[in-house]
Amino acid sequence: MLGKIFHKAPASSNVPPGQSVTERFPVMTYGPTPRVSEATFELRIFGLAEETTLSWEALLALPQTRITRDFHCVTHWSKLGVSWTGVLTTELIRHLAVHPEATHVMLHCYGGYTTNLALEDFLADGCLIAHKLEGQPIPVDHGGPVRAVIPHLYAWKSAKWLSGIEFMRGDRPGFWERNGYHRRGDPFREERYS
Ligand SMILES: Nc1nc2c(c(=O)[nH]1)N[C@H]1C(S)=C(S)[C@@H](COP(=O)(O)O)O[C@H]1N2
Ligand SMILES: [Mo]
Repeated sequence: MLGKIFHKAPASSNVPPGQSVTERFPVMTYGPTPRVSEATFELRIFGLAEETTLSWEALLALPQTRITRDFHCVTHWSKLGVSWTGVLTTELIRHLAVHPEATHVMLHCYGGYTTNLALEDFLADGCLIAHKLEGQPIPVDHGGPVRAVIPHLYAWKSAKWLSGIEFMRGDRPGFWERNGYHRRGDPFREERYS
């Protein structure tokens, strides 16, 4: 592959309505924390796409980007300027054969958590399949070895311990979306609950 490319975008100081800034980085996990080693990690692509599986090595062989974005949890805390490194979703999709009828994705996680996204939200600016947090391997509590980062939506969309990306025709609610959270979750529109 070509050399690794790093971009660094400035953090915004724009705090969405109803959020308080925290200096800490709280851990928000529903249920037990899955333990996934890099050696056994697999990212399965399925649904309305040619089925394929990416290993840890395959993910790291793709061009790498570093982004710095604010992180907004629906429980009213925001952490500003978090830096993540990994593969942009817009880069990943160039290596996949996605059916033109796909409109949405479901992110699947080790442990069974799921969250849904419109394809345009999955491919929005700064969305990343991340394996580093502040330049270090992502700690297991924060979703290591690999998590999604969807910085323009509430953080429940940033699936930790990512294990699969399912391309879908039409939308389907994920775990929190079935349990009262909003389908989309734009923090600047306070799309918290449905
Ligand atoms: N697999 C999985 N991903 C998840 C969650 C979870 O419980 N399981 N919690 C979500 C929620 S509600 C938030 S706020 C963020 C929290 O990320 P953090 O624990 O790194 O702060 O992860 C999201 N991704
Ligand atoms: Mo959250």
